[in-house]
Amino acid sequence: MRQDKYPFEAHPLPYTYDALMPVLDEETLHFHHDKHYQTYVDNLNKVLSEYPQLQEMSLEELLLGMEEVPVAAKAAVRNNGGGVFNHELYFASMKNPAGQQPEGKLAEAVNRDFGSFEQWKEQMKQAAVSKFGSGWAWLIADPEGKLVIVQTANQDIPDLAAYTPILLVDVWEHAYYLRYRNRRADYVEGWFSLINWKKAEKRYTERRKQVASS
Ligand code: MN3
Repeated sequence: MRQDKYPFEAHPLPYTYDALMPVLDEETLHFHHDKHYQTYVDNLNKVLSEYPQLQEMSLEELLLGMEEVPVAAKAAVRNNGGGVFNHELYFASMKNPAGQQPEGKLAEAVNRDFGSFEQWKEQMKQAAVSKFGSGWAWLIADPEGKLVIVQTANQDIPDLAAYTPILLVDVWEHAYYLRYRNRRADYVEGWFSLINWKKAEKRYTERRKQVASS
């Protein structure tokens, strides 16, 4: 997780803009990364510029410490901080070619908690396709390592104090509309083929180790 502080800088994409073809095209990634994500970074910096007491906090500290954020800044920090957090995880959790299935401890957990990889995929797709309006579908792990699928609205995040984000898919129209128009299900189907399972497992097992040692 990033430890940098205000002023935050946008992370470059961890691949070239054409790397996720044919699922995600260059134009979509340019708009999504260079415009949408960059705007969340800029707007987060803008609100933090007025609150020196918040400028020493990392992004995660800000999102976990919302009670320290003054009322007038709460909505802006929540929306833009969430936008930064969600997009960084989203871009970082894709790879092409990925094309593999979960391995190791995460594969065991998927089978245990959903019955099979195919059943997990079906439920994840359902969560992503049925999210009303703009938001995200997530695979998260509770403190015991149990996997759960949840939806969040807008740029909201799950409770990071309790849950570890493993994967997420952006179902705002800007994530897919240029290439898929209104066919969100086709975009989500393509997204499955881009999941970087190796990184997902790393997120899962690192959290398990932290819990075991605390
Ligand atoms: Mn987005």
